[in-house]
Amino acid sequence: MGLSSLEKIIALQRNPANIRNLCILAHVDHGKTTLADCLVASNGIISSRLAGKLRYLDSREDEQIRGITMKSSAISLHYRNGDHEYLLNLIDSPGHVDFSSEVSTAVRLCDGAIVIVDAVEGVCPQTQAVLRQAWLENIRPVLVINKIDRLIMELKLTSQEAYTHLQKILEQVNAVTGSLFTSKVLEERAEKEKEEDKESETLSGDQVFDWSTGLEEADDSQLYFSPDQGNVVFASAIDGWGFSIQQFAHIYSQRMGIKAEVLLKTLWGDFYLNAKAKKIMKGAQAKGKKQLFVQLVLDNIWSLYDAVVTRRDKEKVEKVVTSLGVKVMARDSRHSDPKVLLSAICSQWLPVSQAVLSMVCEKLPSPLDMAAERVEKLMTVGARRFDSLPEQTQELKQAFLQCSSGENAPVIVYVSKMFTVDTKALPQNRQRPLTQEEIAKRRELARQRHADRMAADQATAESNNNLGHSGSMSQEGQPTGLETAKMERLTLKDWKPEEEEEQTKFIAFARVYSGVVKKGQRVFVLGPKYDPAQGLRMLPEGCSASDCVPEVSHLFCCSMERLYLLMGKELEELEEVPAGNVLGIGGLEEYILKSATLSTSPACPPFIPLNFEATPIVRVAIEPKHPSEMPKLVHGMRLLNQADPCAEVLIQETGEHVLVTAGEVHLQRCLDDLRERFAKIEISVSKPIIPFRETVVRPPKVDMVNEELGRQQKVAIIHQVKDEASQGRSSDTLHVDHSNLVTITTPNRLATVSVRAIPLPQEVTHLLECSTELIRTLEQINMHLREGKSLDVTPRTLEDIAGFKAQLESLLQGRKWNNAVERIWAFGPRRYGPNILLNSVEGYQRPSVWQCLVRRDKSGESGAQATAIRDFDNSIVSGFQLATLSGPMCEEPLMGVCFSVERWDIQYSALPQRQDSLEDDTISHEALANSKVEQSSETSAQADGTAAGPGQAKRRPEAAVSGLLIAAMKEACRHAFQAQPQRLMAAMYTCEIMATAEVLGRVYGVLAKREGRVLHEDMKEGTDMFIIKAVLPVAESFGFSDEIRKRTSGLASPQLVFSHWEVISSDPYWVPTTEEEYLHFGEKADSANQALKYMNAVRRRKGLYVDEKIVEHAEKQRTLGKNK
Ligand SMILES: Nc1nc2c(ncn2[C@@H]2O[C@H](COP(=O)(O)OP(=O)(O)OP(=O)(O)O)[C@@H](O)[C@H]2O)c(=O)[nH]1
Ligand SMILES: [Mg+2]
Repeated sequence: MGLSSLEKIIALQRNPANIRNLCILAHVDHGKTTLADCLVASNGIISSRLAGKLRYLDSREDEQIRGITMKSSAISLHYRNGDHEYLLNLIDSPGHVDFSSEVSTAVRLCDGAIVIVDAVEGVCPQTQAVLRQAWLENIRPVLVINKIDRLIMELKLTSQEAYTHLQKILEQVNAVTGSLFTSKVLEERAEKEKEEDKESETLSGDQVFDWSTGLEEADDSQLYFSPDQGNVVFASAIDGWGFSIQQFAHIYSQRMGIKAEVLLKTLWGDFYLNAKAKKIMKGAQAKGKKQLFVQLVLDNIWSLYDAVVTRRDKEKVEKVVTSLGVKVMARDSRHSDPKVLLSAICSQWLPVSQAVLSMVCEKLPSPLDMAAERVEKLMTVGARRFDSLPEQTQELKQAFLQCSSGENAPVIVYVSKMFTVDTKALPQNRQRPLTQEEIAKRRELARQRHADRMAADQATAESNNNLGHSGSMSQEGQPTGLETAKMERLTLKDWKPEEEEEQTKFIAFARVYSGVVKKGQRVFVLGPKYDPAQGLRMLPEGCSASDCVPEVSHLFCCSMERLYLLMGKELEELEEVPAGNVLGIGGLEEYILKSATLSTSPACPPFIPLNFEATPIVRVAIEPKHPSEMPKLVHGMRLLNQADPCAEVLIQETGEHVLVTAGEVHLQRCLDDLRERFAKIEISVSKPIIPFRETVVRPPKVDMVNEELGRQQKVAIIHQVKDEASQGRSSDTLHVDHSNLVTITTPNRLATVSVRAIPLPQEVTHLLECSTELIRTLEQINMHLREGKSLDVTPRTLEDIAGFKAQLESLLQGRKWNNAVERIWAFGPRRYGPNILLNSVEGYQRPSVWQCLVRRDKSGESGAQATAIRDFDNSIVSGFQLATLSGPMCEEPLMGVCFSVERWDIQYSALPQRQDSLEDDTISHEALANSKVEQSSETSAQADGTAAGPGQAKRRPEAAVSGLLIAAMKEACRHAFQAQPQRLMAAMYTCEIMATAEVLGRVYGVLAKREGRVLHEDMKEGTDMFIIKAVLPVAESFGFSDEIRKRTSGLASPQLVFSHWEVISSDPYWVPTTEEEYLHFGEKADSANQALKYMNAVRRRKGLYVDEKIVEHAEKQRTLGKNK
């Protein structure tokens, strides 16, 4: 990068009003990197001839080979728009779903986004996803409709048809933003109503119901993309042209003498030019006239393509060239590929960089325009409220809004990801071309040395004279000998970078929100769980990161050793970076794992975590080829974990090193990275580990050959399973009754629990799964309440919880679920999973999980209710958590199962510390609960037995009991589970495949082979493409994209996104029992039982017992059916 442009950028960094931080977002392959190339070329960083071919920001080798972007990377550009100079920090992001986490890291640092849509493909799934992401981060989008050349060359549309097509695309995009907006307005309205309700309760005036939804009043005109608003550009990045209608309005207002404002309003829309009256009229379509846009804009482009590419009409081209006033070089016009000539003309006539950059400067907000709403959202983590944050923290909001670079402004920086660069690529290690001055210095140095050797005294005098023209050195006035030594050291260092050092370095991808970041400055690193209130309490007033700081959890100090300007794969070193800029920070790898907030003020809260769209689901186990290289692998995996926003690295209980990635392409990239950059060893990778879930279903009504089971048979089947379940276990502690209630007594016979497993309705499971975050919050609140602390919860969260409860209530209807929601004891596994523990113990009233709602309604009363927690309540919950974490089928987590505890007795008399206090053998729950109400003092002593007990010795037996009870509860759950018909659940992907009619059949073939199910199939309007939406089990998905691509000669390429869990209908334990079934399936029933295959594969992988005979019926080959 030239020195002058670096200086220019540094100067521009100081003026936040003219900075634009923006990212490019789109579906995969819609042309983001190609467009970025055009913008980069406008700064002279790459040649404009190579723009679109080089894909400069795809700097990794595999990105170039595969032709897709895999990481987001930033580049700083300058642009002159009229009298103003702008600095644009541009981030190119990947479009492939597997890398959608990279999009999140880019979006967080920006204020605006260029959303690109392919003119042929239109709005695709990832387009919707990125629009949603932009919306969630409150950043403003502008639209580029790219690849318009495909409408001309591929689809061969006329200009009129193209206009209709473009209109449709615009409608589609606006429909997506519209739905985002509507849902927000409706939410806000609901909130407002709640507040009004509260007020009206006190006022109680006339009740007038307001029917309006609030949508009418809300102003959404800013929101939509419309060419006359100036936020849409039509482009063909590959041919280097693009325009907004402003440009054409400007051109034609001069040429036709119509006011530019009038043209601006009418160029897009149903208007036409009445040539006779010299007027612009409405209603072009009705009158069969050409719209202005078609006549004045598209027709020109169409005829240019026609002349240059289709007909290659030299004369006409020359005419056009002169009329447009562009210059074409002879070698371009002689080139055998007409596209070269075309882009030479177009890129001068309608340069795409000009159109896009001026739109960006005018329509996207600067860092100064950050909305207060966005700041509050960034600063409030979890269920807290902005106004519940400490006062000093709230004051920081002002710093965000001012985006001030003053000396006193607190420094606030957000790091959204850590990325690696080669140590060699760092500016401090890079060999620069020498500047004239440096060459002069070197020459001087050589001459000096020579002179030194000749004669020391004379040489000094001589060199002093010579130094006269390199001003800087003589001014310093240092003794030359010293200077020489210094220079020598410098040059030596330049030539020999230390080889011992690691070859990759981590750089933090960050943005400054306030203050000036200086090289070497010390700041606080605030972990995601840092609480500013606690920090402020513990740290001395006015303490800064350079002081010796007392230990506060989730708070560290570090210094920002190097600051970089990000220029694609190149970096330039900077001394300081003012607020509002995107930058790279070196030297933080020890303090930051993936993302973090940095600040000089301990009052700063950590920013809300990035929201990732994709769930990591593909997992593989990795081991080194040579076992001795294990430490290298461990080190490499640690680096990989840090360098990728979404990959997870875990060590399983079995000691396996597991890598979890978002999809196949992502997996491939992670493995390549591991091999070539991070571990640098050969590794062997297991087959993908496919996750399953275990569940129970209602007893079947029909048998395998689809015949109705009689009542008798149904019972028989269940009994069979039950018998198997209880076989081989001592039946004196385990008892299964005919209604599938499992009762277990602990080995010391002190406690008994009875548990029944019930399948949850599908909708409930789905709801639980969607609400994990909420359940986690609920659990947190309950924990605080249990400890007697209070947590400031937003009314919004409480409302969400109440809504969740109401939904559960409406879904759990019927006699079986009578009052079930109130009786929920816990969720599991990990306390927030999709399984429920139900308290059906007679007479045991424990505090409900919904107690935070009760508190709000009857503030303070709840404590007085007869709801006390019994001893060992926690053991039951723990047992349930363990049981749901790994099920009996193949030790995979459970899903959609409700465990109802129906009896739970503890023989308190046998517990050592109670021997003297109570006579009865067994305390039933009623007795216990009642006694607690009546004689509260006595029972409280019992309840907290250990604490009130006189000695340590008494604690031990209790611990033993609780351990046994956990084990018993776990076993009870497992047996109860096995007493029901069990099923496996498979993870499912959804995929949307775009394919032409010719290859449709093959796509269906591949889908069917892999047990995929087509949900629907649509024809894309205006094209001959079909869009197929299908679901596909994850287990069958490996190699799916490749196979589809191969079978369709690259015409269709699907993107797989994890969608849901689905029950596999076949029963893995099924064996034929009736005559018909024997006939149908044979004795062994070994025709494909998919569920059994999956289950056995998992069991084998985990080293569990697999019930399989290698040879069965070995006598001779038989033909079934015939040979009976
Ligand atoms: N016909 C045509 N092709 C284009 C245009 N722009 C880009 N392409 C082609 O589209 C393909 C994808 O372009 P990229 O720029 O890599 O797409 P991308 O959006 O960066 O893709 P990802 O980063 O992988 O999501 C390349 O083969 C480009 O040559 C265009 O305006 N017209
Ligand atoms: Mg790209």
